[in-house]
Amino acid sequence: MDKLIVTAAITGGVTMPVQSPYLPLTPQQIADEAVRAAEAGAASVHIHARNPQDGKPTADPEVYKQILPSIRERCDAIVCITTGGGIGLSTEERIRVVPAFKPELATFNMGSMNFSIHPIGARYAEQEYRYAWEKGYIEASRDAVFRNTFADLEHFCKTMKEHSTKPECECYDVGHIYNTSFLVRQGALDLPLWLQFVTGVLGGIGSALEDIMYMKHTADRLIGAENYRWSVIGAGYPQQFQVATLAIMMGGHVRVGLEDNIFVERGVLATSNAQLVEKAVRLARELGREIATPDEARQLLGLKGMDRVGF
Ligand code: KMH
Ligand code: ZN
Repeated sequence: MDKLIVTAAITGGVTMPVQSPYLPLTPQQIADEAVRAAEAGAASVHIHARNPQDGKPTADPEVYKQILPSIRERCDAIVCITTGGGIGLSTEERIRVVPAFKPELATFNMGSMNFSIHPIGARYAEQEYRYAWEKGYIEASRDAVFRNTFADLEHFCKTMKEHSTKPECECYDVGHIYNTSFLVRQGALDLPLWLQFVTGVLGGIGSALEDIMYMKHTADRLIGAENYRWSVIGAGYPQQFQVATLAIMMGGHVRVGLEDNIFVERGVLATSNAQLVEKAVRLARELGREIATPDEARQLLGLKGMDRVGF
């Protein structure tokens, strides 16, 4: 098996400040958390930006400029920038990071879907929210469509190709693997692929063993096992570590981090992304899987290298 690529998803666009005081919000906090996660064993750090004043997800390149160089100066982790962004951002706003920063890796969301976090709203009383935008943002997701039409997909992968940014194909359900294989057949996506099976999002597939096996079998059938590497996300606790364990055993790779899960043990908030990475590394070592360094991960994924990014 390959050495294990651990991705740390540092802050995301759907974890809310009300959920955890440990969620990094400012550019400094996001960069510091990414560096610490890399030190703990993450070969790749997945980055979203948030408004420095109130932590609301933003696609503003000026905010990314305060985050990305600060990570690059302090560690050699692969920086994977989101093109999913946050609820309510337009596709044009979301893709802007690619020409602006030419990252080695960027997320590429493989289809339109409902992507809702509205059940979170029922867990908190009005006075618990830290910022005025949080409650409305959570509620807006109930009626939001995460837009990734075929025209969008073509535009996103063309833009990534122009800047030699490798797409990390986020597949939230089996149909997204069909969309991925369609784009391969159209010549829009180049092999080998880097697939991220995203499980446990409300609107997508679940995180059961059968769900992971079905995603993997479908990818093998449509794309060919020799033509892709895969990683898995299990949203929530304990799914984050359950699906990580499956991927460790099956030869896949794993993503952990506060974007997808805020707990390190049942009912115990993770105090950092590094703590979640440490747990994934511990699981891998217990199961006899070695951890990839950033350069080993670059090799496995065929990335262009840190010397060719635009930040
Ligand atoms: N928020 C995750 C469930 C992206 O940033 O483009 C999926 C994600 C997608 O990370
Ligand atoms: Zn993300």
